[in-house]
Amino acid sequence: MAPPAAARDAAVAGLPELSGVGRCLVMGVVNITPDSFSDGGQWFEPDAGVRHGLDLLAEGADILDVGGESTRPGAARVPQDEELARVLPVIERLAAHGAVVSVDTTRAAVAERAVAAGARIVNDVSGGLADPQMGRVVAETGAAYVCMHWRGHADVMDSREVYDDVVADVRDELAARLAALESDGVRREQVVLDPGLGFAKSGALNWPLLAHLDALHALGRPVLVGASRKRFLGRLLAGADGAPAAPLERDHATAAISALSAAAGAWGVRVHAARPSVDAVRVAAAWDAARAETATDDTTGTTDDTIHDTTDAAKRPTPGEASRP
Ligand code: PMM
Repeated sequence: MAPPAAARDAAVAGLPELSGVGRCLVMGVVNITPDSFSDGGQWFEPDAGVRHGLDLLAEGADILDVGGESTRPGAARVPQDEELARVLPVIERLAAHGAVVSVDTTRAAVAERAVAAGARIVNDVSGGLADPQMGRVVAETGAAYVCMHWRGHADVMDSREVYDDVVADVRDELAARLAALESDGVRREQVVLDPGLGFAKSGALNWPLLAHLDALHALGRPVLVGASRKRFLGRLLAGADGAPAAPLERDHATAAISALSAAAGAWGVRVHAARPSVDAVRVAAAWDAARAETATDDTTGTTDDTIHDTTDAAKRPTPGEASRP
């Protein structure tokens, strides 16, 4: 098993400025959809989507993930032209601001156009299963690629959550996707893996995946965790009447997962509210650095200030601070 820091710091092709940051990255979500479960329709107009992306950058997000199709359970598919019309103008403008942009799509044609418009990462919740052309496009563009565990589109996924052992099954299915992508010409260095929390996994099935991120790290690629505002958190935080907490009430729990994921060596966390998770991953980085320093220095018993200082990774200025218009 790769140690967490090695898994977190493994370089991802096409993203040199995000390699060696020394902490877990924060990917902020920009949903250009009228019906997302978590932030339904707030940033549907292109101007509003761009403004929201810039706000996420100002809060310290490292990556902006722009999506035009809701993956809410039961959601109907959006026609390809509509998806393109939603995401391309927002990607172009955010990339022009210097943001590292990812496109959240399962369609190869959308991925290709999005990369041409400035996206540097293709975030495919289907891990290449929804569109047989995806591997070829990722290989040809050389973009970084998030390969998420998936068993079917939103209209059917809830009926496909049958596992012998959810951790082993997700690991094995991702390993198979990795092999298939490689046979399409994708380089391993392009790939980040994602357990696909909430996708064909309800409630309790998500916790073992979080508790065993090491099983995915064993596949040798960095891991992205997307827990933000998901249903399993609503259930965890249910009130005395059993009613799940509303999506906007799930941000503290999301930040807790960001801290724990960072401590477990996650490469990144995908979140709707950037600031709480940016703070959380900085805490985890400072904690990690102090542990590393005191581990090498524990014979001296020193209380030197350098040991009590926060780390460079934790102190780094937020990348978006200077990029507001
Ligand atoms: N979850 C959603 C959408 N895209 N991408 C990745 N890589 N991982 C996820 O867990 C993920 C994703 C669903 O959440 P949203 O509709 O609120 O964006």
